[in-house]
Amino acid sequence: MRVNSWNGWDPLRHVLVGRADGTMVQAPEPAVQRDFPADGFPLGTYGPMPEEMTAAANEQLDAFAVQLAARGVQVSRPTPIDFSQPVSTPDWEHPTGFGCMPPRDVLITVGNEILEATMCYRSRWFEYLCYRPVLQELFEADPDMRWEAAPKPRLTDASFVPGFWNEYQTLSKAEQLARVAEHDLVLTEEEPLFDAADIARFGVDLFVQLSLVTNRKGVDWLRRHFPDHRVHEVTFTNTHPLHIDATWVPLRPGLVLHNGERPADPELVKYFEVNDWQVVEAVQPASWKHHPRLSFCSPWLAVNILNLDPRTVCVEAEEVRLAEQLDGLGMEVVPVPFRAVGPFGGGLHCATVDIWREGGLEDYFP
Ligand code: ABU
Repeated sequence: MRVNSWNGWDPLRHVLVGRADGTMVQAPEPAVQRDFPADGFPLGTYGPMPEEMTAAANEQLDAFAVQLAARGVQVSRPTPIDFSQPVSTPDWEHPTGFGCMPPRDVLITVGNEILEATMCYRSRWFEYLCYRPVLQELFEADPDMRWEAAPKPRLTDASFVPGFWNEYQTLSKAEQLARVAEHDLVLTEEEPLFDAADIARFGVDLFVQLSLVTNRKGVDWLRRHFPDHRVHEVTFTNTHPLHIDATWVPLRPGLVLHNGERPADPELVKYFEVNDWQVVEAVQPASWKHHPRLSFCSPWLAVNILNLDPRTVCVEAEEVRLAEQLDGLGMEVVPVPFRAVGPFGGGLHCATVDIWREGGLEDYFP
């Protein structure tokens, strides 16, 4: 076993796949407010995800793990903790945890380093514990592994804009987009905050999205932490920016898939194009009723895909149009049934963390 991964496309040798066990609909907290009235969880209520949904998600996660193993990819799994327990620090107490799907939000591998992100949901404060058994195992197996954790945030009220959600939902789409463009969202700049899934890895270049869970200080922390990389702060035209991996998706050197519903900053597109990258707009997802129950993800989970190597990509089985598009771009598509996992917070990319991909650090934007 070893830890090594510099980008999202080199041949995959070892991956972590999340679990849905014990996932909770979170109690409202400053960073996020779940509101699922049709499913018995109107704003203010919380509790375990329905058992049949958890079982269906686990069945697909387990089957995906088997499918990866059959292709020669080693698979590790997290160890869930009891997410129904209250979460507390000396500063605050929150009634629930969340889950350990999607792991991509918490962990990022850059070279031989695995970094635990700060996160900004109080309900996710202890989620890193689910991954510690795997990280300890890797630390013992690979003498070159760097095991890092970004500073645990305080997440006091000072880290959040008071009354943000009440105000934000009254704004028009244009007003919301203006707030996104200014990065005037729920997080303050009290302390560095970021989710690992807001980082897209392209060798020397790391693109970090400012979002509802990543602030400027978080990007600054990453820039100082990775001095040998070019760390780019990026934004997209999206009223609810949350994780870059359903928006700007690397496929292989020279080819990036873009969710055109969330237009990219022209400077970002230019950076890619002057370096001879092709930016391809993804086709529409298969269904706008993607996850009818308890889902906080958009149908654009369609493009939340996992490369097995630069020519082979796992795509959710119902996303037939996307599969055709990728086939036309010279990719072999591996269909993976994964619809039931969506309500737990992600698609095939979110549900995984690269531990080992072959290949080394390269500069794709010289
Ligand atoms: N964490 C994945 C977010 C997916 C979406 O953009 O809906």
